[in-house]
Amino acid sequence: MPTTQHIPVVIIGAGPAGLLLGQLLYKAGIDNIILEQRSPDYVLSRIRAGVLEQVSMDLLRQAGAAKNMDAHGLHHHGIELLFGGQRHRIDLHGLTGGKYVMVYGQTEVTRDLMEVRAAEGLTTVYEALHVQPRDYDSGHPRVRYEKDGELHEIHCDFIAGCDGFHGASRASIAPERIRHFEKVYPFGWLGLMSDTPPVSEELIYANSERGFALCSQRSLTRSRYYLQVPLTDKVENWTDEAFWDELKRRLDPEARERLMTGPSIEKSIAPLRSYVAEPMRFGRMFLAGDAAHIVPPTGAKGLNLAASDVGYLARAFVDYYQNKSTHGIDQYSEQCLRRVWKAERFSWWMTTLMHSFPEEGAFHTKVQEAELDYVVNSRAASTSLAENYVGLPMR
Ligand code: RFL
Ligand code: PHB
Repeated sequence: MPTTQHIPVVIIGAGPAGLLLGQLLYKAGIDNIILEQRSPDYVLSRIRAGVLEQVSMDLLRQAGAAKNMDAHGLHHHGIELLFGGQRHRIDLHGLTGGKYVMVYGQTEVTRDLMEVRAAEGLTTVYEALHVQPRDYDSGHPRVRYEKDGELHEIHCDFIAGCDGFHGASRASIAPERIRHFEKVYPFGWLGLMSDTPPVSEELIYANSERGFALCSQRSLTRSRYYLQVPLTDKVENWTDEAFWDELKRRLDPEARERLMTGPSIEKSIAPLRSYVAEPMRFGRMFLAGDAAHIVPPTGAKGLNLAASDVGYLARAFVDYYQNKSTHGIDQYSEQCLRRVWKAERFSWWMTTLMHSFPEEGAFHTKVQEAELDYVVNSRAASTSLAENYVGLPMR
């Protein structure tokens, strides 16, 4: 027989979505537990996002987890688009009435959230195996899991599925109740992290004849670079030297000259995908973050969408417990999906604009050149890019 207990909200997954939700609920006096299949070190070893929108910064502050972000995050007021061998600045700040983005790594966000959770004495069960959400269509949902060979069961009011694209929450839903919308791109991103100063103050998104490249950063002494690579490439076959050589070929002469190279501290290949699951609510279970949708990283939207989903979800639970209203939970899926699809559109558009698609032929390339020229020379087009890049407001 499993051990049992009752906790109002069970959160599956201790990525940024699950940890942020846990903290927002705690601040509102709603008890919760997080079940995570990996170890804390494993969770922290995943190098992912680097750019936070205003909405994400605000939610981290509301969660009481923004001290390090506010001390060490870098305010970025613009980005550069490189094409035809020349860089063009998009003035995010000027075009959006003073908005900006924060360069602060997902690893750091996750660590900050873990630390405040631990300091408050809240429970996260790491290495929880075979997590199974059950009976979420009834008024009495349960979640089962195994830890150290023992079976446990938690009875709850709500389940939050924050367990990423390969998690157990979405997988538990009967196929006829869920619709999937998906687009897979014919390339991946090879990422490299190094303790070298960034090549430029602002991020450079490069469209070159040899494929896309991105020059990003984590701090004034740590850089993050990406290259568009074929899906068939293996990370073991990319030496650091080959990476730096290829990156240089995709940059403009000034950046090539300034680029400081050094040994990689991480290198990995990620495939690019657009994906949405509809709806995002199944009775008393709610999907949030990558469990419900994936965007290609070109628009820097994935982590930010995860944050806004849990922002809506926390608000809905607060409404339920404090005001006895189900309005928020009834609106959750529709409200999230409106925002999700706008980020899906933007991420797909940025990906299409900046990458090489040789299989699409010369007409596609010419239209892409025209669009790049339009984006940087039309105030309306630059404003549209800037407005989406800094993030649409949460209604
Ligand atoms: P996560 O981070 O995948 O966390 C899910 C957690 O759930 C756990 N889990 C389970 N736990 C219990 N039982 C199970 N059965 C479980 N199955 C899984 C996992 O171990 C994990 O700890 O999802 P979450 O929290 O929704 O967060 C989403 C973000 O991680 C993701 O959207 C971003 O990283 C995407 N992304 C970017 N987003 C941005 O906003 N800005 C960026 O600049 C940006 N750059 C990127 C990115 C993603 C990238 N990759 C590798 C895909 C750059 C890259 C290269
Ligand atoms: C990153 O720093 O990892 C990063 C930044 C911007 C993106 C994607 C990834 O669009």
